[in-house]
Amino acid sequence: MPTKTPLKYPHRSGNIPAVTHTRAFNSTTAAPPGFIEQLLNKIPLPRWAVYAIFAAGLLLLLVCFLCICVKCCCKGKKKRKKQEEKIDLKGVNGSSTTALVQPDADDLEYGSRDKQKGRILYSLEYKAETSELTVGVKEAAELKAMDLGGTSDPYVKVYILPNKSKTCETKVFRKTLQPAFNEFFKFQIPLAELNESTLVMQVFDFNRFTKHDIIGELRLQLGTIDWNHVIEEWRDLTEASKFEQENLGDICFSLRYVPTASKLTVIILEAKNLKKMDVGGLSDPYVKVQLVLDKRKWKKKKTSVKKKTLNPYFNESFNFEVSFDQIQKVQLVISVWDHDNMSRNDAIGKIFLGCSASGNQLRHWADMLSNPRRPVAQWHSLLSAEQVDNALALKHALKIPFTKKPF
Ligand SMILES: [Ca+2]
Ligand SMILES: [Ca+2]
Repeated sequence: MPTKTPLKYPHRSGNIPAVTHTRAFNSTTAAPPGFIEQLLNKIPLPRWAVYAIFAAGLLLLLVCFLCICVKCCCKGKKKRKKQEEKIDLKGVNGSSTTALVQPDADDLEYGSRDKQKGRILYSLEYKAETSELTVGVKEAAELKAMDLGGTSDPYVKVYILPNKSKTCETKVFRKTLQPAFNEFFKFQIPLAELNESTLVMQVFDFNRFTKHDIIGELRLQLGTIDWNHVIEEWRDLTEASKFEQENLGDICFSLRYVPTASKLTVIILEAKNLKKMDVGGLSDPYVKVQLVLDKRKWKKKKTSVKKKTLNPYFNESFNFEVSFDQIQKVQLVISVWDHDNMSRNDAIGKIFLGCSASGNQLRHWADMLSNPRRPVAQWHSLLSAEQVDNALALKHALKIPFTKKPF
């Protein structure tokens, strides 16, 4: 009977403990030691060198593995951070997506050094039979960059002075200094009025979360234009005039004065196109009706708050006792405010009427006085609160420096 072990360990054939030991060894790792041994023998390098190479390889693998681990962890963290940012931005404005929000990081002031505002291509056509003026806002070029990225988000506002009964706006063009608007606006204006009117085209830079910046404007005296032809030309924009920089909205109210009863009745009817004051793009307007006498606040009343609207309808009536003597000196201040639950209410716009007023406001006041007992209603464009407060120069409100609010 042939045996297997004597071939391998011939010198220990009779030694039983040694055999049992060998068997135990063989049954578990019998093949590998032989195989590895053979492999190692085949390598033409000293044994220590082989071990060193093996150790170095192992170390290299370990380092690679660690690197991959660290990279994966970092990516995870960044992703989580981005997601948190996204959530935060959504919290600020539910309606806007991050794609829309992110470009606005460069809506910050760019501060161009040169005074070049850019040019605008417009067209004008007047049809006397229908009293219709068509204003074409066609293109703009070389506009001043207002944002950090060296671009602007231009749009154009068009209105006619002195009445400013209607303000039109083009669409906003994102990130360009040469927008092609190609929009046309129609204004109803009789020929007699046309000659005393001024057409204003103002180019603005749109910003999502801050006040829109005016880039420049063009004012055309319509009385100097030859209406026999359609006009189309390029003109340079100029620096915008200090006031009328933004459209704050319009308000309609009626005035009635009964001298025999010393009664002044103000009916706040409605407002339209009010400036957006809240993050959601709306306002919560209410109207304050004040009387100022001898540069002091005298009497004050206010309407209810209309929630989330830019075109509120009030139809609320207020009576004041004002003698015939006082009506000559009194000033009626109408201001529209945005109500806020969490912070101070903001003034949207203001106007004042009285014998010391001017333009449209003076006309309304004079109409009321010359038509006693009859209500006279009229629309008015709101002006900035600063502008009106300055004109009124109230005694108690003499703030030392006049500084324009940031927005
Ligand atoms: Ca902008
Ligand atoms: Ca509000």
